[in-house]
Amino acid sequence: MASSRRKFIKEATAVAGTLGIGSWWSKAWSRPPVHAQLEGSGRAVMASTWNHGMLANDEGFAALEAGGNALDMIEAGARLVEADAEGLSVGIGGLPDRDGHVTLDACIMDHTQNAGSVCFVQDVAHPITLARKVMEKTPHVMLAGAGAEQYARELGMKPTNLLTDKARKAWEKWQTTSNYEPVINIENHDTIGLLALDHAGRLAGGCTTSGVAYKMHGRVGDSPIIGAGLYVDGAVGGATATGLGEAVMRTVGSFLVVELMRQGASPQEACYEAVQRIIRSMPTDDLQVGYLALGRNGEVGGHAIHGGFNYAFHQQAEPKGTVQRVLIDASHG
Ligand code: SD4
Repeated sequence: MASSRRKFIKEATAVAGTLGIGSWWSKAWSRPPVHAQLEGSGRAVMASTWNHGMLANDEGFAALEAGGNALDMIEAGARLVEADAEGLSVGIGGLPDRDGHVTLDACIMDHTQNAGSVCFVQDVAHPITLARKVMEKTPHVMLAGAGAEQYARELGMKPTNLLTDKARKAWEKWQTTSNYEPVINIENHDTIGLLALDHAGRLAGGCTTSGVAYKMHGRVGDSPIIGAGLYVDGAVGGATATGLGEAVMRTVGSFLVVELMRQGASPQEACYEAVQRIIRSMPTDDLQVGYLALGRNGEVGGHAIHGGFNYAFHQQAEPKGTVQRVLIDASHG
């Protein structure tokens, strides 16, 4: 089996060479399987979108200190933000859809391309944990709506009212003033996307959101879609998206970022190019999308269509060492 794969790669590389695409092609495709590449880099990194990424990363590193791995860092960081009732775009306190229902989307992925996702879920306090359970305990990748809620109940997750007074009042005000024209920059833009690399070289990512505020009931964005709102390949790196999900889904943004990195782009260059794909294919005056990427060597980058996008970056050179924390302004408006 292995020798026929080697033979295929050798022959195909020769063919690619005659077509003039040899170097990037062989670099991109003849990598050893990810399990064979895992090695302790000695460095742990976490990068998460927006200001709340700072606290999420702190929580992620606390999980690492407690003996967790990259996936635990992601889940811990995401749960912290989901539990913040003041935040209007993730978990409890998220702004509702136009009918007044808070519906949540989340996904999680690890370095071996295991993935779990839930979308259009109501009354579930921690969709990131539910997504992880889908990944680890079921044969599926994605559960939606009532089925995902049923699974949450089977796992013992108690139904939680996610609509806070603050979010309900904002929705009531919106009803009196809006013609249902949500503008992502103004109405809701703080989805959290998280990427982590642990000291053993394991990568993971997650994304969790209440989606675009005042969306149509039933609308699902990019955040729970593997390849759109999040993608991780342990051999290359990970990427996540924030902003108007429709634009991210149409360009399969996070997958694109990772594939560009596979071909040699830095995380920054890959995010820049994925943003250009959107700019080249649709009017962007009224929409914002930002990408965040983390290479398997710990390098990060981010880019957005408009100014105002930032992300938190934490790193620790060695286990138990000092965690450096910085908020990076990725505005390129
Ligand atoms: C969505 N991408 O549902 C999400 C919204 C978002 O920052 O990212 N806001 O389209």
